[in-house]
Amino acid sequence: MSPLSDPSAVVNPIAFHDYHPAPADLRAEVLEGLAKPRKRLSPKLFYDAEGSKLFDAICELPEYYPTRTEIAILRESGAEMAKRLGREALLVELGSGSSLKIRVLLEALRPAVYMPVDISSAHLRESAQALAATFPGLQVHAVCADYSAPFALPVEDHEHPRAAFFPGSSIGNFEPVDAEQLLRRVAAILGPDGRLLIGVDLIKERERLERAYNDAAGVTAAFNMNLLHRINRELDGGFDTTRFRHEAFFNAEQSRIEMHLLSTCEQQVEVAGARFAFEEGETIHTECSHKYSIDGFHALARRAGFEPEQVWTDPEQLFSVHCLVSRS
Ligand code: AVJ
Repeated sequence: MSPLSDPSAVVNPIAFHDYHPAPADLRAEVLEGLAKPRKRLSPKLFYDAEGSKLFDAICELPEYYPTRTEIAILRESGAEMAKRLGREALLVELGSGSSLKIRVLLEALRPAVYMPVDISSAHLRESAQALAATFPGLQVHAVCADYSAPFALPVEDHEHPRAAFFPGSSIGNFEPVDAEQLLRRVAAILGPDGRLLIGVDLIKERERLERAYNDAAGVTAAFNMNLLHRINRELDGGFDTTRFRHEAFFNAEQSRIEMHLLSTCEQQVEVAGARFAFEEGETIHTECSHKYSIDGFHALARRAGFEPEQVWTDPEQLFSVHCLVSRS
């Protein structure tokens, strides 16, 4: 039978639900962040076209273990995870995956409905369409929304067990109290007995952690520095990028990798008509990537209204994937 005459091979059109998330106001965010006594910029600002490319390159680096380790865990234990999440599930993905991870999970889980939630409309539409084409028969509801703010699912659906997928240790970008609040909202979306499958990077030796954010090829440095290039491009900024350098270190007390852009001299920089002074050695804090122990993450999950059900790791215990059950 040719693909066209095989009804099971027909690609469903995707449904697109646009909640019109407020577009990031780069100018306002940058002016506000640089005016703080301790200058800081949100890691969300990394991901322009160039930054997204650099992030993809980071995921391929030998030193950056999280991506390949999480994929290996999904491959190894996908069948067990699928059992936990249930048959014919409605699967919500926080941040939409053009990546291998969601494909590995869809392969194992075969949900009835796939609902990617992403703030970037173009990226969401493209990746949702690509997945609909690879998984004929899968109902795809793409939701353009900011998942870090409250939102409701666009469909009244109570016939399928609900599950959510939040890979990549993206939860690590949030301060623990904000991470807790986000998980609480996910629990509310899932309702009682919903499952959350979430990837979390684990605490490990400082050397291993710091190497992952200070790669030999300098890709992470370029990713961090791209924020200054972006401000120069989009806000008519005057950053001399030869006078800043990438800095990343493990803050053990707060259990997080911190990324900064460090001013190598005393200088003044103009951005969008405003002037900012830097001391020599002063930094702009650009990212926190929190690392958890399994017990520490379980405690956070419980505070957010989940009960830990199962956890999978790799043989070196570098990374963890948790299945949590919502109580609310
Ligand atoms: C996408 C937030 C999970 O924290 O490891 C990688 C981003 N920053 N290298 C991480 C990142 C520098 C990444 N997350």
